[in-house]
Amino acid sequence: MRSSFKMTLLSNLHKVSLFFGTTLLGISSLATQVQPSALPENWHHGAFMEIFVRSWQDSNGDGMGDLKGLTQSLDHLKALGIKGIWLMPITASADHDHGYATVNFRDIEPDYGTLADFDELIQQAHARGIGIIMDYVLNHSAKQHPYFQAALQNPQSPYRAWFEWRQEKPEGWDIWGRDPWVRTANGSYLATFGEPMPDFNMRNPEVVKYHEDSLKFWLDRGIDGFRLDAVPHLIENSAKDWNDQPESRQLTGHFTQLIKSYPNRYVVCEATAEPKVYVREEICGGAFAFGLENQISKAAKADSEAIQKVVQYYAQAPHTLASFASNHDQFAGQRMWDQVSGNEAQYKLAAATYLLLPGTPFIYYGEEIGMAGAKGLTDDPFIRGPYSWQADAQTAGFTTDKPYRAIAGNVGTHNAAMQIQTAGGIYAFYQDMLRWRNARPSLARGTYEQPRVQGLAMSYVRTFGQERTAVAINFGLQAIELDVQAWPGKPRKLYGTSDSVNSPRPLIKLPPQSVHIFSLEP
Ligand SMILES: [Ca+2]
Ligand SMILES: [Ca+2]
Repeated sequence: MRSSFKMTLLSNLHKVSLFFGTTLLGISSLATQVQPSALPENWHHGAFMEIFVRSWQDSNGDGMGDLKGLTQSLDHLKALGIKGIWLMPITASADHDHGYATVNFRDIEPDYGTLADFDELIQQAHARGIGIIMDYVLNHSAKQHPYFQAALQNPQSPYRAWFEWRQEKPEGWDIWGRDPWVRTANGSYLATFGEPMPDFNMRNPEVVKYHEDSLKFWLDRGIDGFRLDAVPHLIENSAKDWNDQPESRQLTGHFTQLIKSYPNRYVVCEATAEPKVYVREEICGGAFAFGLENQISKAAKADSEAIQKVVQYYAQAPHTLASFASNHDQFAGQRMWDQVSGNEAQYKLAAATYLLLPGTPFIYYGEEIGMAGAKGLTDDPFIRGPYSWQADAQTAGFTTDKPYRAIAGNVGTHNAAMQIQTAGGIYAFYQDMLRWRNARPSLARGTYEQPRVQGLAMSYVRTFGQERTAVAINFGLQAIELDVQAWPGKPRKLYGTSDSVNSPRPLIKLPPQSVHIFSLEP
């Protein structure tokens, strides 16, 4: 648990000075550089939205989303109840799409705007009580990065040691069915995520220092934290030992410590295979709950095994994990709309399932309006389409001209303008769930007690201080009389359409496919 703001800062500074005491990193002047946080201490327990800037809102008519467009839409996010934004990479990149092939770690992608636009975004978000974290890619750069180009063209370049070069191409490697070594006229380099993205040599202290300085560059500008990409891949030891090596965990912890030497900052890691390890305070402090996401829509479709897995998940997992129903990567699933084939009742059950559980929820942009995949596309582009602001079949209200990518197939019915006006719609449901999460600390960061399944309904109790909240979700098509005898208090309904029956014993009637929140009172 965090102590007071000031104590946290002091103890982190202490740890940092101990940690770096014998290195050349020279951040002893940190105390004078540290920017205070503009946000309340527990801001990162609120819901985040993951935003792909290229697909969010275009402000200048070039058909691509940008930072100014995002800044102009902050009131939309605030009205929904969002407390944090995860920006997919906004640093200058070579791929002109997702942004994970970085060419400049300390500048904004030109398609997205300028550093001045970034500063304005941070200021405007903070003015609305919203924190901003950004993707940071430690493991690799783009092939077009000037340091890699120097190393590629001249084996004598000092930057040769910044990447993983071998004169003789290593043999016998297989990463996800592919040989990660790329042969060139001047030797071979390692590229875990494909030929366009060469791995850095993360054993080189100069590379570590370079990333530290880049992270500090953004922290000094007021960023509230980072989503650290692909951290189990920082260091490879051999053809056999390339995934999640002890050195990668240690190095990730090193960067987390630097980030958290700034007050009230948040780190969430992408570690698909071992989230419960990477979530540890000494590694990341936050990590995406991979393994939960693929059970959420199954539970919503009343799969009893999935309901059991969902209700038990946080009984055995740290509450600092970050839950989500889908994200920008196809391997984590389709957009929720496509997962439930447009069934709005199931859609809402899926949303409630992860928005009321412990963990920090991350809503994928468009999920809150029921946005479908991009019409006619496949693979990752299908789930990364322009946001549906309005019913306009050409522009989706995303741009004044032609969107850079196909818009959602259901723009005519599920767009922000119409959803906001629709009583009982998906947007209103997300807004309700976040309203309760924001109003009740027990839902945002309380304990997790009495996880239970009765038929196709799940229920649990969450406590924070004197406040107790019970949640009951009936996924089934039949009403259920939920036995609530063991609940520690008398249920008072906050949300839902249940009926209480008190004889012969306390029961709550849950209609089919329904979500309920109760205050438990003495
Ligand atoms: Ca633009
Ligand atoms: Ca690596």
